[in-house]
Amino acid sequence: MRVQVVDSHTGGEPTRLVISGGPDLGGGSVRDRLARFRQSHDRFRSGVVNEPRGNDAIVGALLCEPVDPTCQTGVIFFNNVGYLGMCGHGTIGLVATLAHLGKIQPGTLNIETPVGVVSAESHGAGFATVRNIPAYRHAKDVTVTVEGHGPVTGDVAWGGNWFYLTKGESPIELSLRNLEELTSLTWRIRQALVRENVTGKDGGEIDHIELFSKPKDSTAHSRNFVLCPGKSYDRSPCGTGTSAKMACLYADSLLRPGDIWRQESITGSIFEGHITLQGKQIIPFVKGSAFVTAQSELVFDDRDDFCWGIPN
Ligand code: PYC
Repeated sequence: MRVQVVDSHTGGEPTRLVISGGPDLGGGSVRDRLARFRQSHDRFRSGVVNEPRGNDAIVGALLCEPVDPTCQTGVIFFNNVGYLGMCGHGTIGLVATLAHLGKIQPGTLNIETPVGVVSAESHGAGFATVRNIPAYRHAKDVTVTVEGHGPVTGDVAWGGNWFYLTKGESPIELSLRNLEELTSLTWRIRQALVRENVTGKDGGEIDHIELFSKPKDSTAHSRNFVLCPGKSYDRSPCGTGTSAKMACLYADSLLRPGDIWRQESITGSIFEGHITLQGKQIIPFVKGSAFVTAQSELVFDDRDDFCWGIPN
């Protein structure tokens, strides 16, 4: 089996877009097709993003035909352990890749995702602004007891995935030399949320944890460390995480519609965000840039014991 992919990175965070050779997921909405992907083709997910072809940081993206008539394409995002509702850095990577392939011109693209329709405005030169699905804060000031650390307080918010956004300054400096400690602390926060039954709406699992500190870049408002579901960290400031952050800031009257929020990542890359209101709904916009890094063909040979990846 041969699968055509284009790799890109958005603020350091990689995306591998499958442009042909993916599984036939049948008809129905992108949400229905995600259910079929998960149920019947999960080994394809693992084979594309896990070692030996990939690594823990890569987010995969499978292009699909949209059913929503307002959309030009559909996409399902996945990672080393499962599937994402939405992915901001991945959407910016998708736009840069489609532009690289000559499939889109600067302008706006509507995209069907499993959690709703998003749009992306391509500005050229790899820059794009994503208009995300509505974000909101689900719970404020939730305190959990973290093993080996003590109490931690944060907000639970939705930005296309579920986030726990810790309050105040990170107890560990947000620096690349502290990755092991940052990963350990955020992983233990995630375990504490599970132990204490803290979830998103309808029991949604909180699988992204954010720590914050003052930024290093004087033009940014905040720096973050984002733990992703499969224990890797987001090299970018995280588009869905920045959406969740802006929803919390708005709820605390710290961000008004139209105000610019510049979120710096642990690697120093920056997303520029703002929100608008649609009735009572908070609509997040996140701008960043992506670069294509490779265009290749993945080969899957069933005789290979590691054909479908080394599972996490
Ligand atoms: O940019 O939304 C994002 C994202 C989610 C997980 C990794 N990146």
